[in-house]
Amino acid sequence: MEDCIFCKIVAGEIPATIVRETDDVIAFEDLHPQAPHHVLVIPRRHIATLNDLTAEDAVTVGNMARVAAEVAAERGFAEAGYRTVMNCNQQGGQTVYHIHMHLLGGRPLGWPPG
Ligand code: D5M
Repeated sequence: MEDCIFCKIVAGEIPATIVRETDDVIAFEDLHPQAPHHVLVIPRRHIATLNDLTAEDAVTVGNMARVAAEVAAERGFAEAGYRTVMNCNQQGGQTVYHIHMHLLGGRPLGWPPG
């Protein structure tokens, strides 16, 4: 997708602080962190929203969750706890239309979200 910033990060066309890469997933630091640890995990393949997932994406979405948990463990906050969030469309607060899992940790997180 030529105008997608996350596709450009996947292609190495714009910089990002990449923290983990697998065959189908990459994880990088969020530009505007909302917690001491705020990492985004995305599929390499462009998928605009959660509404666009198909059965063939199931393994990749599972790998996104696994990578998030691995980063939390590596950084030492897995046991304390953390949150993963995937926003969908306007009312869900999605601003970048390439699906991404937010991994937030390192502080207590309130509920419900705003
Ligand atoms: O979250 C989109 C997230 O993407 C938001 O937390 C900022 C982040 N973002 C936007 N551009 C970049 C770049 N270039 N690098 C790293 N992080 C970025 P959403 O759930 O769509 O609101």
